Amino acid sequence: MASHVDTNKKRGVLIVIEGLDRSGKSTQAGALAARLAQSNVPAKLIKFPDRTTPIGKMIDAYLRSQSDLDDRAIHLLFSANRWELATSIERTLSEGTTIICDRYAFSGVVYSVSKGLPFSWCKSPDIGLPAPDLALFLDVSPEKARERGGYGEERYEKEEMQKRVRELFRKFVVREEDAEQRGDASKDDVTWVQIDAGRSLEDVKESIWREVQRVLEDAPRRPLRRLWVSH
Ligand code: Z5A
Ligand code: MG
Repeated sequence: MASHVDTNKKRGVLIVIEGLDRSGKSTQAGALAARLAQSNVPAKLIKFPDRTTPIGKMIDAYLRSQSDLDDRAIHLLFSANRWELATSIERTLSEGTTIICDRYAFSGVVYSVSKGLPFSWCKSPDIGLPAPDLALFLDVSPEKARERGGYGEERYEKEEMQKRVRELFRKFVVREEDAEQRGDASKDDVTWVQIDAGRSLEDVKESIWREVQRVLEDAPRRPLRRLWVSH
């Protein structure tokens, strides 16, 4: 039986929320999901690491210092955890549902680079994943993070590490802006927006909503891109 394909159906949009520990990613991802529901935009919230899968359970044990792994091995597990969901992400988007993703491959790169692994090696296992239509970097100072109860007990939740990670996230944003201005064909093609996440919950929510409304308008007209694949 021939299946009917509705070519007019708009695809969903992939929105990634990145940032440091305590920057409010999960709070804002939840608030955005609620706002999209109120606006009748079908949306689904996902999070990496997804600690529920067998790979996710290994990651969870590592983060809670219950196991030790080589830096490269844990890096590849974080990536594999995303590849486990890649097909379902694509299917969900093609069915017209928007995805809000709490951390993604950029976290994978910055945390491993801040431990000393080479940048291009860190990107390579995530090449070809569904690329976000919008990547929001929630930027918060270590002082603000401390006001929010400080970092937790997990392996990377140390101020020195968080400072290095902050600089590396900023580099992703700046590199893409520079490449855009130069018309550099090798740019990542990821639209980054840096959000000052040290403000009130409401102000951060409003800034995010403005960016999301714009991408909901524009992105469904373009095909979904692949991450870090030259076009
Ligand atoms: N990691 C990696 O190495 N490689 C990878 O590929 C991936 C991740 C995907 C676990 O991540 C670790 O995995 C993480 C990176 C590494 N290590 N570190 N650090 P996770 O996502 O499971 O955990 P997390 O994101 O780091 O921590 P978090 O506590 O979930 O942070 P958050 O989601 O950004 O914050 P939140 O839970 O929304 O808010 C924290 C508190 O602040 C809470 O009490 C809120 O009520 C409060 N808050 C939030 N926003 C505000 C504002 N605007 N004002 C005042 N208070 C606020
Ligand atoms: Mg969180």
